[in-house]
Amino acid sequence: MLLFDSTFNHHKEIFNYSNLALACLLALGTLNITGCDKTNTEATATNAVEPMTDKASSKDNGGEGDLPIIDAVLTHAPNVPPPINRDYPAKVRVKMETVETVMRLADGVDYEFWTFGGQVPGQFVRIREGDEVEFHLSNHPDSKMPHNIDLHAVTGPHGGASSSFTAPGYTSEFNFKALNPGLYVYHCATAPVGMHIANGMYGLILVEPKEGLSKVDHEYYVMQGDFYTKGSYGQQGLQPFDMDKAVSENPDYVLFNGSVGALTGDNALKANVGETVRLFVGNGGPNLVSSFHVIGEIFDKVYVDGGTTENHNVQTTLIPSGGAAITEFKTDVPGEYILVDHSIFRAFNKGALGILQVEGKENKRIYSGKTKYRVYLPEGAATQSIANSKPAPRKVAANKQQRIEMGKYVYDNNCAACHQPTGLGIPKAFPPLAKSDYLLKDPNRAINAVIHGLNGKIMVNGEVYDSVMPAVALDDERVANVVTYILNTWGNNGGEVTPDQVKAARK
Ligand code: HEC
Ligand SMILES: [Cu+2]
Repeated sequence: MLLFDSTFNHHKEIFNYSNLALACLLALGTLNITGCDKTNTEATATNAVEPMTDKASSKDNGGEGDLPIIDAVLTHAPNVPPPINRDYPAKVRVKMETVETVMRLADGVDYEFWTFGGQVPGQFVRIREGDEVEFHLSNHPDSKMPHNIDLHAVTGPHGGASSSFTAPGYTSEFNFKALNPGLYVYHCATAPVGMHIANGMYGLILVEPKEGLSKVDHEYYVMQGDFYTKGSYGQQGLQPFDMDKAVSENPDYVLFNGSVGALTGDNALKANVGETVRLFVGNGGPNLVSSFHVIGEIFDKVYVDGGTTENHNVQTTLIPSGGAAITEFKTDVPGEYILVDHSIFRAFNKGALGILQVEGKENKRIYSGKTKYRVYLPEGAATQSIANSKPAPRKVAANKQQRIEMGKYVYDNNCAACHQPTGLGIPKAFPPLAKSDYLLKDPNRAINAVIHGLNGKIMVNGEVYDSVMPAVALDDERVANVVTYILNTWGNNGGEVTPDQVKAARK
């Protein structure tokens, strides 16, 4: 075949240009992509493309040459560029680079991401309604694929995709005027389009309305995407893209900001009680629609679909693939607020989970925490006979054996739903307590998990868990009992924990 002709003496070029030609062939069926017409493909194949000079720019393109020129500040998620303080339009120069790079998808799992700016999602762009954007798209010379960019903020054919089609080692420039305010997705639209998006090629561009947005204390950038790997969720090693799973829309990972844990542990979003938070939330897809929800918060305001319509007092907002929403709320009480896709298996089994950590003073009238906890035995209930056949739970254990018995009661009612009555947990979701090396190494870990909750990465019997266990509201006696119970059950090592130990651990 001509493309693999011996005129090439450089292997990488063969790889690049044959991929370019392939992408062009695939793209030609649907889009008339510049750089993919017959002449250009041939020119590329014979390696005769003129390198673009830096001044091949936008001087003579419409006569409005007197706008001040500003270089856009681009940020990586979860950061957002500062608000725009201008009250006049500008010519904003945006320089973005496409980079193909292997990065962490989950602990022990790597993936070859294709990115705008080296991370997933791509860099956040912030401009003002009426601005004229001079967009520079450079494709890193080490890339194997050509890339382009379709910005949903563009009015014009293909949203810029055809004008920005760029082979490895080239830069394209094009201009557009931001006619409509809103929060818009951008993405690569090079064939096979779904594969470029599935590999992470998407981000957000905010076109601030002329009058600006209201002032808030924190702005964050969160973007969901679905990922398709040959191995199932958590399978270790470098995982290749799985086209069949992508076509059947059956992702292994659904993620915020490109990796499991991108918004948990040390990476959690932060705010203080009484502050206002604005989340710019996008969904790159390629396939799934997000039911975006923050557990324990109500969105005071949502700019529906990233547009101008304001909705108020919203629990869950739908974000379509290739869409966005702006959500705003004020924090009232401290704690962990969990960002999820409320298609909830995605959150707890596929990674779509982030945390907003709110610090500050409690307000028990807004939220009390558990105030009472007692046995519920309605007249004639099926459990009554069982309860009656056993001694009623004593208030305080007199010895270790009683502690174990009473601990079982606490366990069945507070822990078994997640860790299972067998103590074996559920693979990849809830770690085992039976013969858990993590727990047996130090029983204080169990005390702390129960009274403070547990999140972030832990290793239990060789398996990594990076999830969230909420604190369980139990008094010292019950915590001592339940921990003693798990230490003495399922073949664990034994031992006893006393209420005094629990009391000490609370401090
Ligand atoms: C809502 C589900 C849930 C409930 C209820 C729950 N846990 Fe957990 N637990 C988890 C998760 C998830 C983890 C792992 C956290 C991580 O990876 O950061 C965990 C971790 C642990 C660990 C450390 C890991 C290990 O296997 O040794 C212990 C010990 C533990 N839980 C004990 C308990 C006890 C005791 C209770 C009841 C008082 C309880 N949990 C209730 C979900 C839960
Ligand atoms: Cu691409």
